[in-house]
Amino acid sequence: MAEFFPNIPRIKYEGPQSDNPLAFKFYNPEEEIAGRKMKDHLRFSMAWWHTLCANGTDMFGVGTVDKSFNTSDPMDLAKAKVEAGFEIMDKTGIEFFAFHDRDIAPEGENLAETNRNLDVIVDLIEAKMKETGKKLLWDTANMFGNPRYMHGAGTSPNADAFAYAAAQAKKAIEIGTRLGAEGYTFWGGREGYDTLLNTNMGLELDNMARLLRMEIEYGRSIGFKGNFYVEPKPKEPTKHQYDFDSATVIGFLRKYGLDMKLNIEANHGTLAGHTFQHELRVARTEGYFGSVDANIGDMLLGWDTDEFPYNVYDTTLAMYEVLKAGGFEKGGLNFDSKTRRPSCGLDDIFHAHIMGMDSFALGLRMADKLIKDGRIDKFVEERYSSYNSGIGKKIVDGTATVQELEEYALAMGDVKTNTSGRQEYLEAVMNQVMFG
Ligand code: XUL
Ligand code: CO
Repeated sequence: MAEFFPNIPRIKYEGPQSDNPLAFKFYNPEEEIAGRKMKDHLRFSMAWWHTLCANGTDMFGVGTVDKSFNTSDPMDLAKAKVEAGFEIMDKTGIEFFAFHDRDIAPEGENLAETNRNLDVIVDLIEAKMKETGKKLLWDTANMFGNPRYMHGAGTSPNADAFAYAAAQAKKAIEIGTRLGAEGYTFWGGREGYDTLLNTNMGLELDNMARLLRMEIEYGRSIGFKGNFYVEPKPKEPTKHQYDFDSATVIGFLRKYGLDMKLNIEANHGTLAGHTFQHELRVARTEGYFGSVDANIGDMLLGWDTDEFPYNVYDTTLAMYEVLKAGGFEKGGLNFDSKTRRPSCGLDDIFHAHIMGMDSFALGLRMADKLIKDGRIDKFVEERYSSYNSGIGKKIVDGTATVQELEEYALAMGDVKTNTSGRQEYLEAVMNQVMFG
């Protein structure tokens, strides 16, 4: 069996003082934090598409990294990627992976041939999973790349495209079922519009829900045990995606009664004008927290740059939400992240994952410290303490009426009890906990 990265050893934890670039400084997989091993808190996943497929091609230029893995035949390349992918997971200690159907096998002349190509590669992946114990965090169908989906998939005005998408997702769910996937993700790549002048929004939304319902029912009927996720994103490639952000998707899932959770991507949150933490907070508050696509955008660029996460404030606040949600069950941290175009070495794949894993390990350590420190949680609790007794308790118990509140307000004169929100103090606490 070919080794594709002979210069890369198994990456080990060496601690914050290490100057070995191929070692973890903060991610110590077996170390217990908040009652769980770090690796079980973080459940890192390798994204097949960025790690094994993306070669640096952008709108202005061709690829900069050679990911041909010594072959030009499309099926041989697909097989080589299985070997390379499992080598990367083995060397980094990443225990999960995620893929689109089209990442793992090329399309054939027709759907039947495409599905046969998939079966050949899924056989290989299944054998590798048995041999190594690596697990599928989720799979998905790429229903946005091929021109047949130029108007959308579930939201296409063309029923033939809807039917093709349904068949494609069916096959991807069968693959997920066979591989024991912990999840299946729907990211609506072109489920949106570029102009309302040609769009029947009501029918498109109904149809999107119809597709999701059919696929979920089918998945459950064949024994799929994982979570079904929607991954919100506000735009790109379409001007407007229906799955705009967590709040919009939750409203949609409730309207149509769909039993799904969210797969929240950091960069999609910031594209929607929110913080990563906000998106997670909405999901956990509403009971839809599921999984995470870990990455970061660029403050100065208005698109989905999918950078490996380096910002420890972000990862800390994200892991704070994850811990408060009770941790991942079937979800995890999937690196939907890619190296920058000039990071043109294959070894950069490892530097990128080491950095991303260390950033989230730091986030976990810091979030645990923030919770143990307790000052922030205590402050929030006290801030709302007026609801624990008196008129506040009546409001939350649902026994107060507007007449009673009017009487209360008249007697009170004015609100004299407001206290400081202390944002700057709380930010100082966070800095002290992180760096003190
Ligand atoms: C695109 C994106 C996708 C989904 C899976 O922005 O995030 O790769 O994660 O389709
Ligand atoms: Co994503």
